[in-house]
Amino acid sequence: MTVVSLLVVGVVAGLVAIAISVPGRAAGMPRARRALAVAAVATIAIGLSAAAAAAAPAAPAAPKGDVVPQEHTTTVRYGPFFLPAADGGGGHGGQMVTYAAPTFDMPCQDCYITGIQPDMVYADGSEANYHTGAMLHHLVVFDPSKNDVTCGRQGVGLVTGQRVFAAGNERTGAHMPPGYGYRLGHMPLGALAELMNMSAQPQQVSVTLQVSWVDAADAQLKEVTPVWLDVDNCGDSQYTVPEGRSHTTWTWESSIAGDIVTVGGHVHDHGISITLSNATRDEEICESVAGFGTDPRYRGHIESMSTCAGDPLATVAEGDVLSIDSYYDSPHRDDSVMGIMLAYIHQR
Ligand SMILES: [Cu+2]
Repeated sequence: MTVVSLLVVGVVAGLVAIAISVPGRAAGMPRARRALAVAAVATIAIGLSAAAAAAAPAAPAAPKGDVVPQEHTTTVRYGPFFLPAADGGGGHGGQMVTYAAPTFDMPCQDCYITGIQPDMVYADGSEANYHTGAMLHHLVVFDPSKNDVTCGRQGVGLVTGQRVFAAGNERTGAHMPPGYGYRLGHMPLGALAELMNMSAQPQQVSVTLQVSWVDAADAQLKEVTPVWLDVDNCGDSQYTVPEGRSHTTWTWESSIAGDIVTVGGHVHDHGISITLSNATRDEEICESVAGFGTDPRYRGHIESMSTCAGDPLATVAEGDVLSIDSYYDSPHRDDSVMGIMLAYIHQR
């Protein structure tokens, strides 16, 4: 299974759908099929019924300054998505399904996103996870109206534009320190989800994003730019680790300067950790550590990645070399692991 093929299929459907879509509404899109590397067949979702839940007021956010902007929480629900019964041919013995939502109901418009928490649930709101034979393999949220910082419009950047947020089954959220937010205007975001059914029964699940946000009319927050750092950047994000302990480094010469405020990582099963450093300054910025074995819903698979936040965590200058170091200890060679860190940087 490759994310790039997922993205390529997604953009084809997405461009068509965007062309015919009404802003703010899920659009119908053509059906397409493709062979997956894992020998499953992916079906692009048609007519996503992305129904956003109503905004609910939450606790105030910013402790800085005199004005405390009100923070709202909106849960955006993508789906429901139909997952065909597992045929045993896919990875994890499951059936992978890829859904593209080129436009979906926005959590807010003309606002700042201050936090995102992903999940996957059934119609009754209960969690869909390994314990129910379902896996949120990947979710990528992107803003096609902006250029990706590390890929521009190359590779996956051609498809996605700016990669804003991503999650694996471990469902790690992104949360900005008080006073910072990702600026959303009126342009729709896109999303791609790879979902897997390991059950012999078909299932229906929805992906949810619990989004906290501040209205731009209420406050001006410090804007963050998502910076995607990836061992296989601009590709399909997959690389190979050998059997046993391994360490893979990837570097990027920063094209921007500013304050790094939030960082999180993504690795797969048998991943140990992934670390962001400023190699130019020989400074470690964030170690994101994989968690296993405490939550029975995950059945021993990766269940968390630690994250880092600070005001700021670190600063970066243009031309500094940022480095990510991905550590695995795999019982076998694995051709489809990932090592990704997403850093949110307030540019200046
Ligand atoms: Cu992954």
